[in-house]
Amino acid sequence: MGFAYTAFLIGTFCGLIQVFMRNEMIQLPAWLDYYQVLTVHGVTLALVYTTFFIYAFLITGMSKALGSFGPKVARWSWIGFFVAAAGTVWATIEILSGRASVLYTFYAPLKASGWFYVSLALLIIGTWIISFALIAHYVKWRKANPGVMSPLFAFMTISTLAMWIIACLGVVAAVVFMFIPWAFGWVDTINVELSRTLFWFFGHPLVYFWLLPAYMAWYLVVPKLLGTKVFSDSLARLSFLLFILFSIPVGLHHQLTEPGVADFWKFLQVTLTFMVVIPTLMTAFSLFATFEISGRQKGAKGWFGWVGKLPWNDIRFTSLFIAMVFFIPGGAGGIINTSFQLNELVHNTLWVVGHFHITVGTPVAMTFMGISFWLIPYLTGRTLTKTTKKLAFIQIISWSIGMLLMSTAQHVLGLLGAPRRTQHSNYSDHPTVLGWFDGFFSNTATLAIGGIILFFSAMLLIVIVFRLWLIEPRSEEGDLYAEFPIAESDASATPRWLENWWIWLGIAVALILLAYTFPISHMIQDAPPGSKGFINW
Ligand code: HAS
Repeated sequence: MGFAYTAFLIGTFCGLIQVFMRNEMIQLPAWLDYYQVLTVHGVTLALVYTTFFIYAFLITGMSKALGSFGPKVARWSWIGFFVAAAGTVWATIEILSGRASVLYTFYAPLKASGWFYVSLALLIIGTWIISFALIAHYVKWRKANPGVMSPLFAFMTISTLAMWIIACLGVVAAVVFMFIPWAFGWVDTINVELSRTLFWFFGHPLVYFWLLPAYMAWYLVVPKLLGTKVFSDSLARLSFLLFILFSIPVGLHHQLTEPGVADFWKFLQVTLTFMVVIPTLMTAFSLFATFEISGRQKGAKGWFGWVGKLPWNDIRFTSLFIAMVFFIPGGAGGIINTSFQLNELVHNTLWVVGHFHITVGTPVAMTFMGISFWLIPYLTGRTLTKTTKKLAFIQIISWSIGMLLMSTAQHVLGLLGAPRRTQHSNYSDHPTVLGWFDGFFSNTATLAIGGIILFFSAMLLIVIVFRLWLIEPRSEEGDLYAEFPIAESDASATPRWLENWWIWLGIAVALILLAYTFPISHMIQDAPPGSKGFINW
């Protein structure tokens, strides 16, 4: 958790520099360039903050759901942590020393130092070690409890880890067999298209690797805070299984403008992407049902009377609720992105940057913030005092306002044509470009105000984390803010085949083979000329 929030501190500071640069309010010193800052921003927030936070949450939850770890699981979890941490520190050094300004997607033919790719590999290996330790803990529990459905938290953890391990195969193949030999000069060229395809094999499930732990909190923590049970155990399990199936064979929707992939394969993967709508809407349905049931139990009347019965003054709930609301436009934007023709309009524009700030940057990040408000006290044995609770409300509200301003500006600017992945430019004051910034939202000032509010909110969060970790008073017996809230989930009617991993992993592998075998074999057999590396910073 400490590692995650250190990355958050560095990453959000780089975010502030980004908006100032887009606004032409600052000029960087000669030793620091825009792409370096953007790479640190993307890597620390999208990869490091999320990954370390997620493992902190999963590790704690698994020991709560299945019982304390044995010495082997504990030891391997620590080893995994140190390997991942070493990889992260090393990658950060490579980026800060100017040898890896390749952004978090590290697209070839941009070429970083070979050690950058090695350090990324260490980060992935570290996460695998922790994942296998957690899977071992689960297997042991199942052996000790034959024929019993595992607790929902454990089931969701294993689904998330299964998806993560399969997804990483793509990026591991790209890094080990393509980037490392190329970056160290053992081969002269790289097959750019294949490297990107392997990256997106990993890159899209990566976004669900961020999202699913947030879903775990929505499914399990929210009903507990509302004083009710999980709406449907089978629905929750099925929705996680559908994510394993439909999050991987869909990476080509990030490459719809990529030449050299036959339309049919893009069409197939876009169709599979749309299938993700099903578990998403199942989740929304289940949550609304939970809200309504708990409201009615508390005496709510009429269609929307339950809204007033929700525990709005409980920051653990309100933060998660706002996060969910942000996911409505965030997810809808995803549907636009993946619509073949509409993608032509938004691809590589600031729209996509707006999209990921209201998916990973708010629904996911804000859920993680909401979890921190009780998970840190749970781990440190401290409590969330009234003062810190007030600060937490200010933090969540300011994050929402800042994100609303910044991401709306990014969406609008993107629709008008402002590009992403490039340093800000007025293109010699071309009238079209100047026109982008005329609107209320499409205005660099709006972007900057949004960014500044976000930075203020991020610093407030650091203060809260610090207080919860070291300053707040010790919690007392029965303190609600220092417990790990997991709702009861009735698995008595849940079909046993939902926990037969061979079925689900088998279908997942079949779908992956269907979606990827032909495009990848074409990219290898009819490989375009490889590219040498470019270091243009
Ligand atoms: Fe995305 C680009 C498509 C969801 C993150 N996405 C990105 C990038 C990131 C990202 C980081 O098809 C940039 C990558 C880069 O650097 O190039 N995205 C989708 C689709 C979904 C989606 C179809 N994205 C996410 C999530 C992310 C995330 C979640 C992070 C956590 N995305 C794309 C595409 C691109 C893309 C293209 C490439 C664009 C390009 O050209 O470069 C789906 O998962 C969306 C499902 C959503 C819905 C819609 C409605 C949602 C409803 C609300 C559900 C509410 C719930 C909560 C569950 C079906 C109705 C309850 C709510 C209450 C209020 C109680």
